[in-house]
Amino acid sequence: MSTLTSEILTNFDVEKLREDFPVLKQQIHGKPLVYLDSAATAQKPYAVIDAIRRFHEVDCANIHRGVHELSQRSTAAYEQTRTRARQFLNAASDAEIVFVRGTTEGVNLVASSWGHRHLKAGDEIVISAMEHHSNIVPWQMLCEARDARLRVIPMNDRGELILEEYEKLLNPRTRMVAVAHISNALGTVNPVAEMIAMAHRAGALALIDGAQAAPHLQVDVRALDADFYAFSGHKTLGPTGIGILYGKQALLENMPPYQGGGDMIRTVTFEKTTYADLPYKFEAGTPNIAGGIGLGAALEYIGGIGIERIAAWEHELLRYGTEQLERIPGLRIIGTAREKAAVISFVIEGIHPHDIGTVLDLEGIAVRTGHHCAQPVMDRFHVPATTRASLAFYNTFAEIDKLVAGIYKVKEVFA
Ligand code: 7TS
Repeated sequence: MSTLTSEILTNFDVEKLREDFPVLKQQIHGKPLVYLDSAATAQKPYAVIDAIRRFHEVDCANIHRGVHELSQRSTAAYEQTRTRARQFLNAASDAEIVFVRGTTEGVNLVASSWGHRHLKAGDEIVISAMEHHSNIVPWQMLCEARDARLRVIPMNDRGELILEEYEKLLNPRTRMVAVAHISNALGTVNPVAEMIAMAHRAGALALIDGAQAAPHLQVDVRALDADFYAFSGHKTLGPTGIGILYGKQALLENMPPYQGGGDMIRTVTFEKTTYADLPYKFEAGTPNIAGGIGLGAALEYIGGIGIERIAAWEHELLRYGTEQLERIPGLRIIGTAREKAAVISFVIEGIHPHDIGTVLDLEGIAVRTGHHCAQPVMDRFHVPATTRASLAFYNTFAEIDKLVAGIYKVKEVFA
C-alpha cells in the first residue's frame, strides 16, 4: 500500500466533506440517498451554490461591456475562472482557455472550426471504440461534409484500446485523433500521453475528451502535449451549461470563429468585420456568467481538497466496490481495464438493467442504466445496456455495502 493510500484511508474525512453537499442529506423513498451517478453529473458543494447565488444577489451585470462597478465585478469574477481553469489544466496562457457549454460544445467547436478550415476530401479522423456519442457524431458530421474518413481504434475484452491497431490506423492522411481520457461507460483510463505522441509522430493533432477525467485525476495539458482538451463544468462539481475547451494558442489563432455575434469582434462594418483576440474570438454573445463563476468556485473547492487525494480515495472505493460486486453470483462487470477510474458498469444474468435501476431507486440508490450515450460500447460487449455505479470522493465504503445489499434485493425480487 502506498503512503498516500494509507494516509487517505486514515485521514480522508469523507463525512465532513459530505456536509458540504446539501443534496446528499436527503431521503429517497424513505432511505438515505446513495448517489452513485456522478459520471452523469456531480453534486454541488455549498461553495458553488453560494457563488452563483452571490453573483445574482450582489454582482449581477453583463461582462466585458460596462464601466460601472457591477459589470467590473462580474467581469473580474468570470475572468478569474478562466485563470483558475488555466491553472487547473496547467495551460500556458488564459488565451488558450475558451468557455463553452460543455464537452459536447468543445468537441463541436473544434470539429466545426478547425475541421472546416483544415480538413480535405480523403483525410482521416481517428476516434476510438469507447467514445461517448459527443466525440463520435461531430466527427461523423464533419467527415460527411468533407468526404473524409472516420476510423476507429478497437478495444479488447477488458475495454482497453489496442495500441498496435491504433498504430496501424495512423498514416499521412490522418489529421486528427480524438479520444476520451476516461471512458464514461467502462471507466478505462486511456494512455493518452502515449496516444498523443503517436498522433504527433504521424503528423496529426490530438483532441482529448476530458469529461470524465477532469473531476478525477490531475490533468496537465502541457505534459500530455494535448492540442485540444475539453471538459464539462457540471461533472466537475460546477453547474450545468458551462465547460472549458483548451486549445494550443497557435492552433486556435489559425481557426475561424465558431459563432458570430457580440463580444467576439474587434470592429464591424457592413463591408468587413474583424475579430477579437483569443479567446474571445470563440465566445460570441452573453455567456453563462453565473455558470462560469460557479465553475470557478468548483475548481477552487477541488484544489482545496487536492485532486491527487480525491483520486486516491476514489481508487480505494473502486477497488473495494469491484471486489464486492465480483462476488455476486450472475453479475458481470463490463470494463475490467488495468487502469480504471471510479466507474463500475455491470450486467446481471436474466435481469434487465432498467429493472435493476428501478429496484435500486426504491432503496434510495441512484445509478444510471442504459447505453450511457456510448452505443458502440454496448455493441462491442454484446449487451443492450448496463447498470452503472459511478463514484465520487463524497461516496463512502458504507454506500458500496448498500449497493451490494440493493443488488441482492434486486435478485430476490426477480428470482
Ligand atoms: N464525453 C464523455 C466521456 C462523457 O462522459 C460525457 C457525458 C460527454 C462527453 C458529454 O458531456 P456533456 O457535459 O457535454 O453532456 N457523459 C454522461 C454520462 O456518462 N451520463 O450522462 C452524461
